[in-house]
Parts: sequence; C-alpha cells; structure tokens
Amino acid sequence: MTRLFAAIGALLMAVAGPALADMFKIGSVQIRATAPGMAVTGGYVSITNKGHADDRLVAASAEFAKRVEIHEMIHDNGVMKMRQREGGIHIPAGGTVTLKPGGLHIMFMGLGETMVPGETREVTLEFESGHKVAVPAMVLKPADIGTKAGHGDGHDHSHGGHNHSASDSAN
Ligand SMILES: [Cu+2]
Repeated sequence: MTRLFAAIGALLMAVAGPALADMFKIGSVQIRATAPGMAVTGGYVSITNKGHADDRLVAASAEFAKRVEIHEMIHDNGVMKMRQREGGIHIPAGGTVTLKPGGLHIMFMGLGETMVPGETREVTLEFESGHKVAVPAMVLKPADIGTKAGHGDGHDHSHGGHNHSASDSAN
C-alpha cells in the first residue's frame, strides 16, 4: 500500500511539475479594477498551447469571486452583448489565444471584495485535458488593461513594488 501511494505521489509530481510548465505559456491575468460595491468584473489573459494536442479552456475559478465564467462578445442587432461561451475556448496546439477587452474574457461574479489597482490575486484556469493551472493575476485600472504584459509575448513582467494599497484591502 505504501509503495502504491509513493508511486502515485511520484506520478502526481511528474504531472504537476515540468510537464505542465511545458504544456502552456500563460501570461498574468489582468483583472479590471472595481469601485467599492461592484459585484462583477472582467479578466484578460494570453494563453499559448505548447503541447502537441489541441486543448480547450473550459472553466476558471478564483477565491475572490463566487462564480467565474468564460464569456464572449456577440453582436446582437448592432449592440455588443456578452454571454457565456458554450464549450469554452479552443486553443489549438501551438496556438495562442488572447482574451482581451471587447472579446473573449473571464467574468468574475459575486466579488467578495473591491479590486484595487496594484493588488495581486490568483486565478485557476481549467483545461479540457484536465490540467489546472494557477496563474498570478494583477488588478489594473481599465486604461492599463492590455498595455502591460498583455500581448502574449510570454515575458515575465513582474510588477513588484506596486502594492501601495495593502492598508485599504478590506477583507
Ligand atoms: Cu462577461
């Protein structure tokens, strides 16, 4: 029995370790800042599938939101509307999909706290292949969304030192 658990443990480590890092290249999630009391906001991220098989972003979750959905924008009689995207987002092998304002996005609903620019969070992305990836997220003013580290170039922009809001993150 012990041997079995050891074997499973080794297997899990193998799956969660370098193999996963090789599978995707994911930028930081950019979360749109909210005013106090707002219950909903959007998140944007660039995902590259480095694997040899197509995959699909099927779900996301975050501690700060009761419900997280994958949304798309549609034209409805000349009006842009958003709705939950059936079947998630297809990410072809070797391809990159960028979620950005006006297009595909992650919708965070039932926010338990205000999203203050400069703060960092974590968002977990779930793929059809079964991979779950926890991704760092940063809260940005709407004007800054897509301008920082949002173009899928994969560079690791770490914006440390921007957290001047520790005192007013009301929990
Ligand atoms: Cu939405």
